[in-house]
Amino acid sequence: MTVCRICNSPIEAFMSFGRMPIANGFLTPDQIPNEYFFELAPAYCEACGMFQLIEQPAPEKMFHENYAFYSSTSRYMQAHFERFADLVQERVLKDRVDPFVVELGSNDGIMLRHFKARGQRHLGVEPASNVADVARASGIQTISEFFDSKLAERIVAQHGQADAVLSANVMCHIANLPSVAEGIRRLLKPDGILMFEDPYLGDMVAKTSYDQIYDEHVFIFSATSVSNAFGRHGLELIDVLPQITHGGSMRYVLAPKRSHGVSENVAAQKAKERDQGLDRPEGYAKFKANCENSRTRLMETLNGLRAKSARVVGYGATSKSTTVTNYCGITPSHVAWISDTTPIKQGKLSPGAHIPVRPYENFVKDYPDYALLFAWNHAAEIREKEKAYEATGGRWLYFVPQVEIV
Ligand code: DWN
Repeated sequence: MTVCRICNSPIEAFMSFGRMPIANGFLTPDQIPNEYFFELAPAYCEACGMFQLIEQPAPEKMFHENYAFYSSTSRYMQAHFERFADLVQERVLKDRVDPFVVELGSNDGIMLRHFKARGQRHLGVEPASNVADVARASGIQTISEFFDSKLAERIVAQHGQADAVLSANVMCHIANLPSVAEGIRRLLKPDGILMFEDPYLGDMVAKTSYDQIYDEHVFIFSATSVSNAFGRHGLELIDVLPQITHGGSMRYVLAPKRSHGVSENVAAQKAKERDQGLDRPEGYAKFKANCENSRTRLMETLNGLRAKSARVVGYGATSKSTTVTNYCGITPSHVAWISDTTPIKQGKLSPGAHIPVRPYENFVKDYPDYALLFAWNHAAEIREKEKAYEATGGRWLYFVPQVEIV
């Protein structure tokens, strides 16, 4: 029997995306025989509302010295994290003496750099040592370890308790969330604030953006599930702030129980989630049917383009694209190669589907007829940048929120 990672109630997968490799496991041809696969199957817990993966590969298989994702590759995301840091300053740190900020999964320092620039005490916790090195090189205090309650105790012993604990696109990656929540409770001052954001379940279900489901995203959160999961560790959800990033995210604000007032946004968001059917099996049966329809329509479109010998490439070798290519059965005969600006991915093959990843310069040098927009969550930034591609007749193939050529 499988049990919920949060409350231990029995859970069952409501669908399977099949055999899936490590989403950021870009590889060379000689590594193909040893490529690792697991079954990507999501479930939701009727007792506490947590949407989760039944199976997640060991963290060391996903987050290591060759971790392929650097946060600062997007200009829009850089601006987003500057605004996030400003909000923390305004809402939490402004009137405090010598405040201390901790960020979990601080990546290359995209957010902490703003606290450093203000001369504030800060600490990043980033297990992927390659991205942590980038942060350290620019003077951002960073330790390369996995966060848990033991590390929380060590941080408190060395630096004292934190005024703010932050994270972005990290919390939903941590299978042992109870230990992390317990660690945060110990790390936070009695009047401290925890603020984190992650892809939002309501958006994922509404847009059929099933590509948010991959090995690293062991949870897809909602206001209901966050409130229940952290409530078990004395942390209360006091506000929710919807974000447009990553195709629809939610920023959750939590604090030690009864230390702060609770915004009416919290009850309103939970009511919306019930209205959307996120608390019952029918909601997920519909999501499953929508995923299957999306896959059928995408493959019909790609097969049609292949039949007329159109030149199709992928745009953005995202982690999300690993779910799409492997679930749908996309091969290099459909998508010849994928353009990506991240050097560590270039020259490698995409996980599972083995589609070559090439530098962005190749895209500009020889525009394809169609670009499958794997990085659809950055569409605004990309479309702005690729006006010349569109002007020469290049077309985009979208699959979120529906399959269409634009
Ligand atoms: O949670 C996570 C999110 C925040 O980031 C992680 N688990 C891993 C990662 O997920 P992702 O790989 O799906 O994220 P992105 O931001 O959608 O990836 C964009 C990819 O596209 C990067 O490899 C960079 C590339 N890119 C590009 O080639 N040209 C991006 C932009 C904006 C561009 O113009």
